Amino acid sequence: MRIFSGIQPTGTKHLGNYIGAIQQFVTHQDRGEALYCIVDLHAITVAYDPRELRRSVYDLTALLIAAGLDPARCMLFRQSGVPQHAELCWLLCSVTELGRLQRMHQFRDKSVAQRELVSAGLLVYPVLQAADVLAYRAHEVPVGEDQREHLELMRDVARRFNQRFGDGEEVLVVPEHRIPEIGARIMDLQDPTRKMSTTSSSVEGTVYVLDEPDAISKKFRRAVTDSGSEIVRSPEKPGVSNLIEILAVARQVSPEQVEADMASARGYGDLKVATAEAVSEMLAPVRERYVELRADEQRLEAILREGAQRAIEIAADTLADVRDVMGLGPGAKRRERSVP
Ligand code: AQP
Repeated sequence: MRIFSGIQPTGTKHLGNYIGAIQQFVTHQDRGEALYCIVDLHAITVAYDPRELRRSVYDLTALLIAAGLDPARCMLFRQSGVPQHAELCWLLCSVTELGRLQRMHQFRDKSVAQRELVSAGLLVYPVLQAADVLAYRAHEVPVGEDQREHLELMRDVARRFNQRFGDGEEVLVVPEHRIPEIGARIMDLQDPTRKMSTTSSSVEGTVYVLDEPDAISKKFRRAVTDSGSEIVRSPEKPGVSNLIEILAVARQVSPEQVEADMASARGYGDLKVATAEAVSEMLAPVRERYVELRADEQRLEAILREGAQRAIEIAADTLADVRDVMGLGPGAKRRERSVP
């Protein structure tokens, strides 16, 4: 079993990233061969500062290790450190439908938000994402709910590639997504009808993994809740439902258990206080370890480099097969195979 996921080095990671993705990365590193990639090539599809990007890669590397990723038990690397991602992206463009890319929600939302330039990279982003996963013939991809559409495209690209070039063989593995049952879509505390997001949420509505307990407490205290006073999940209560899910994850219990525990609460205020305390407790050790890890950039670089070297070995093998079946290069691998 091979597991792959990518995460962007943009901004400071928030509670949605932590619960929807990072916690799953940590759990899955012992379920198989796990590869986690800091996707700096994705980050350049919108306006960015090159110096800031380099720093953000180290910030995120330290954060992921602080959260529990162990470079001895997984491969942690920079996307731009493995040239096969960009090469496979180009090759997969030949089996990707343009209209589908233009209809992707993320492209539509993000292209509207760009002030200066809507780059072609933003349109091709999901193909690069497909290449990230397919280069390793990964079986599973742990992600949050917002990535469902991209995962579907990736699966279709793999299928179409196999049909077009596979000659009956599964050259590329069609991966499955792994979306957590609870916390797959953490909502903005100020507008619980929208997901907590790096680019479109307000600071007040977003809890950052590195927030101090005081800031966490303030943000939950001011969280927008709903009419009524009953602490139960329901579509009419997006704010309360969000807090229940967050508290369930932070306490490592079910949402039903949280509802039962909160049955005698005096109101939403108690739920907010309990959630803030549990989240602070969950994030405090990550914040402490982060400070220590972030100070040693050389060690972080060595971890990323070693991860990339190991990743290249796997990706190079896939690319050799892909080039071969696509008729690119002298076709050495195929000749080897056909020799009796
Ligand atoms: N609100 C969320 N709830 C649960 N999971 C979430 N993810 C993102 N938001 C939520 C998951 O986090 C992983 C990393 O996403 P990314 O690499 O796209 O990082 P990001 O750009 O920082 O994430 P955002 O906040 O999703 O950014 P924008 O503002 O660009 O939309 C993914 O697995 C994602 O599902």
